Amino acid sequence: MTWRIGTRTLDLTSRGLIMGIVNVTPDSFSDGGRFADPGRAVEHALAMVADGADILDIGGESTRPGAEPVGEAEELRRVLPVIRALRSQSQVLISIDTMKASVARAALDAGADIINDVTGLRGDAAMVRLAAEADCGLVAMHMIGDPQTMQNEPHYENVVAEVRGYLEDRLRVLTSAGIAPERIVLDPGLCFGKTLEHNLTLLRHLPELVVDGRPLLIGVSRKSMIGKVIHSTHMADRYWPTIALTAHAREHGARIIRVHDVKPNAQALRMTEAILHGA
Ligand code: HH2
Repeated sequence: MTWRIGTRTLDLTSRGLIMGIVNVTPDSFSDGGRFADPGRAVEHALAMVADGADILDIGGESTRPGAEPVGEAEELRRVLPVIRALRSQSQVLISIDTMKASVARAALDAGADIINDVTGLRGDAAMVRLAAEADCGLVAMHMIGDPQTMQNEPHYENVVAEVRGYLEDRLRVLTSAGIAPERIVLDPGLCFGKTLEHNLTLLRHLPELVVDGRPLLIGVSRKSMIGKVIHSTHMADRYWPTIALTAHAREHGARIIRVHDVKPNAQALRMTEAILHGA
């Protein structure tokens, strides 16, 4: 199982990746405002690399339920200085978490390697064209509606079949646009237009979400579904369950885990992989 990102081809068969979250935003659900200053975001991101992050996912627009959309100029103002500074100081893979093709293009020009689009490259008509022209890695995620509306009574007849069908469809659309399948990673989009039961069902059926051998990315770090399961409203209480979810996701086939707390999750990933494949 490989992922091609520009000139690099990563073999994810027995070694998965940790994607560290860098939210350069005032309003992200778990760390909004903490890294809105570019200097602090860069410092935090480099600490994540030291802790074992393989990818840094830079986001300038929160996608939490009901988040206010951010304009292109503001999003660029937030993310570009961080990407430029990181590129000049580190070889680490950088992904841009955006729904806008213009932001993705500027981020690639500034040195980003991967586009992570929570709309599955459906949100902006120019995104598929950009992805076909560039040689970057791609993450296509499942979401119902948009962040404004996604949690308004999401409904599925069969959540696993429908999310899988969507991922199959996105892979088909992207490859028909001339994008090599080896560049594409798929993500079921936990907590994006899903109830707690939908999320738990998807987590229970992860192997069924692997489409054509493409790597699966899971992002569940500190998300609200954890608070619901453990009956706690404290963000700090979501730390340990996130680590359990990392081990579970890797054991059940996920290869890229998107997290806020890199060190413990990287260690959980390595421990799980030692059991699966040997130390
Ligand atoms: N989750 C969030 C943002 N981007 N991208 C992918 N591929 N998968 C995810 O699950 C995912 C994502 C939401 O988390 P976070 O970035 O911490 O919060 P916010 O959107 O409020 O900035």
